[in-house]
This record gives sequence, C-alpha cells and structure tokens, in this order.
Amino acid sequence: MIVPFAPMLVLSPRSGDDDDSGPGGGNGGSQIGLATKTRAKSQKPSQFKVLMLNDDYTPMEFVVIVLKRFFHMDMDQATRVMLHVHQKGVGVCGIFPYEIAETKVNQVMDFARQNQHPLQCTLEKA
Ligand code: TYC
Repeated sequence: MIVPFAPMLVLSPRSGDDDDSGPGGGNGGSQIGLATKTRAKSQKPSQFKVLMLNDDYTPMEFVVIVLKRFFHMDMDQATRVMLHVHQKGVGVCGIFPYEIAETKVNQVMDFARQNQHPLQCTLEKA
C-alpha cells in the first residue's frame, strides 16, 4: 500500500499583495507560489489472526461446520484445526486484513449465538 505524504505548502503570498515591503515581498509582486512535494512511503497493510477458543460445551461437529462455512476449510483441515483448539485451548482459523478478520469474528459469534453454543472467536494482530 502506498501512502502519499500530504502536499507541502511552500510559498503563498497573499493574493493582491503588491507591496514589496511586506513578508514575501521582493519576489516581483502578486504571483501565488505553490510547491508540492510528494514522497511515496511503502507500508504493509496490517494483518490480523482470527483465533478460535476452546470451551467445554460446543460440540466438535459444530466447530467443524464453522471452520468449513466461514474459513472455507475442507473436512480434513477443519477437523485438524478443531482438534488443535480442543487440545491446546486456542488455534488460528486464518489471517486477514483487519476488516475481513472483524467480519469473520462477528459471523462466527452470531452463528454460535443463534445455535446457543458458547463458542468464542477473537482477533489478534499477526
Ligand atoms: N472442547 C469441545 C468439546 O469437547 C470441542 C471444541 C473444540 C469446542 C474447539 C470449541 O473452539 C472449540 N465438545
């Protein structure tokens, strides 16, 4: 992502300032002088991990459905991630730009709530 610096105002005598004795005087009269400098600074878009947390009540099958539905995992991958979370307490579902990560967290939490499961999902800077 390229973030240009704000253009820098260098010289701008007042319009109609014909008086050479004031500030900016001596430059021949009333021209407007505007110079801009733009510097490109490269910046990586920040990425966020979407984390799934273990709990004692959400059925394993439901977690697998979530991983398939919202993170596009196949059966094998979803089962591995679910078992990892079950055994370690937390696992990564994917890494995304902030707005996408936030949307995934909301989708998972809404879906879990609708199905009355306490499944928790959160995000963390990658
Ligand atoms: N621990 C749950 C059980 O034994 C399964 C589970 C796995 C729940 C992963 C949440 O993110 C989770 N039914």
